[in-house]
Amino acid sequence: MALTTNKTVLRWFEDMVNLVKPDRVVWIDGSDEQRDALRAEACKTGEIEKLNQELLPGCYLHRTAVNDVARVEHRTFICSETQDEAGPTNNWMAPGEAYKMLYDIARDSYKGRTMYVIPYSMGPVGSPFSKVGVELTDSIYVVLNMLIMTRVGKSVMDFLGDSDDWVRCLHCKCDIDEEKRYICHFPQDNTIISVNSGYGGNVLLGKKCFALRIASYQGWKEGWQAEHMLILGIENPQGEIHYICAAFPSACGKTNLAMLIPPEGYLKKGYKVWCVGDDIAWIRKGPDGRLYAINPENGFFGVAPGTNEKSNYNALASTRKGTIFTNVAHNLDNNTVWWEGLDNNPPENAIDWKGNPWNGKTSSEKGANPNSRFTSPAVNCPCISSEFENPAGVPITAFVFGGRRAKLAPLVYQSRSWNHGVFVGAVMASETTAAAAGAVGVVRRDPMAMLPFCGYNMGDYWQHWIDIGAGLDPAKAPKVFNVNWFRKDDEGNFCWPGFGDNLRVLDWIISRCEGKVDAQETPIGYVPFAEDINIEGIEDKIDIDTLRSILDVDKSLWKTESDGIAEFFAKFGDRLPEALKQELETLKENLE
Ligand code: GTP
Ligand code: SPV
Ligand code: MN
Repeated sequence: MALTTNKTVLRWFEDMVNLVKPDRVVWIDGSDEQRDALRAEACKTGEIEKLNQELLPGCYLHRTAVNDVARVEHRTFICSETQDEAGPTNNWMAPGEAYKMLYDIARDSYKGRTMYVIPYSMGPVGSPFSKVGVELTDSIYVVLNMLIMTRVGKSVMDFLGDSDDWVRCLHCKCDIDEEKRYICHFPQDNTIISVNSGYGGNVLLGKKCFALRIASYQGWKEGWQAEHMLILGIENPQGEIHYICAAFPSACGKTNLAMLIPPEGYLKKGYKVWCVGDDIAWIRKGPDGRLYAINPENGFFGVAPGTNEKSNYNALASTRKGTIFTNVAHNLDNNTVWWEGLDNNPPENAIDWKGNPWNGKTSSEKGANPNSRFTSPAVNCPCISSEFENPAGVPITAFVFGGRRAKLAPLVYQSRSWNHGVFVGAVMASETTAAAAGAVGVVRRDPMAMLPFCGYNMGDYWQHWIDIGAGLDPAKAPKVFNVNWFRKDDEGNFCWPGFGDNLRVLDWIISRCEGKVDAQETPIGYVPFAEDINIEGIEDKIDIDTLRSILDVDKSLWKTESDGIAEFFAKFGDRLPEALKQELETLKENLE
């Protein structure tokens, strides 16, 4: 039964039913009973497998098609009226042409299948930050994931009422044909259509498609921001909590930073870290003039490989119940899961992510796909913030940008001003990862970690950042930093220990925000004095000279970098904000 009387929802729903022609329609109400029935049905068809319920209660395993394991950026489109509105960093298709192509692919594709109608909220239901979406899908896997990642059910439709402010999301698995796979966004119509995929970021349409691509456009029009950022709170021994939002590209450490365990010395002093979000932040100015952030999601869709007891205890703990594992190895001895970097004891009697028999002790193949993932309820996280459900969000002390750069970018530096901070975000670059299909390890520009996620012209997006700053009292505006956990030595080893030890850098960042620590002025901004980064207790992992070396600003490398920035900026023509042009000039002068 339809969960709403909203005419705009019902009209669109009927149009889509007539297009895709399902045998059956099921509205998802968010109840445990319905979820359990869907789990049972998906187990029967083999779409998911029930794992050991004693060790992993409520946990299931799913394998996607081998050609469908990551986001497909080359098949992702922003279908705005004009190409200029999508800008030089997005693929663009004219809306009319895109609708025709997509409807041709989607037509009759639900024949013999069930349509699931998922009314969901991004953000706590009823929060002034929150927005509603309705996803139609022919995949129970998508339904079960959406039940973890978003707030689903009738309360969402009640919150929406008669409003037309909701995002239309159509997902059709079709035949998982790579050649006909398209992820298309129509920002001007609040519409997303995804066909021929079954992989997370391509089909959980509340996540990257809505909460970033469509929402970034909405934020531009409505005066707020949707960012690819984790949100964490750092509680000091006095009980004060500072919230930091950090933007790193896909598979560059957001989930890890968001729920890090403080190093021994910090724990002893009474420091605590609270996770508000691990991937997306929606940001608005609050009544007191500060910026506030909510996490629009309700779960974590985290990278499995590398997650272990030591690297990310809290993420691993989050996966111990109610979790869906995708494309990891299946340990047949005890019906659990395994992935590279979980422990040093790979199972011998297992099935790999492709569905083939696999012996982890002897095989040279990987057991889990490098972009294998877990979908876990946020409430499972041992350090979930008490503010997680706060409809007003949390006040932001600092923005942190960062990426994977083996060379060049220092461990941390601070911008000189808001506009310089926007420049620092705009010129971010990072090595590509397995989160998207294509080559791994290639350095590319990824402004604010939003390259694949900005739903409009990146030049306008930068101007929006500048305008947001202009509307803030500088005393209340978050300070802006850049970090790089991934500097490598000449042998290719990471110089910085990373993970929990990253708190040492966040500690410096907060001290800077409080005006408690000095810094050295360099051509790129303020860099710490090595003595001011606390490396007590990790002298065996990094000495002060190595630390100094990764705080270094190499002028000749930065000159080459500034040429690359100029080349990148040139793509935006007159959409490039004047303020960023000036910042580039300043950088060049500083390097002379
Ligand atoms: P998405 O979910 O794709 O947006 O990724 P993410 O940004 O949340 O990345 P995540 O925290 O899942 O980390 C991705 C990979 O980076 C994992 O293999 C981690 O082990 C590794 N990683 C995370 N933090 C660090 C760090 O501080 N140092 C090093 N060397 N590796 C790290
Ligand atoms: C990312 O790639 O940044 C992710 C995973 O967080 S996905 O949902 O696939 O986009
Ligand atoms: Mn992400």
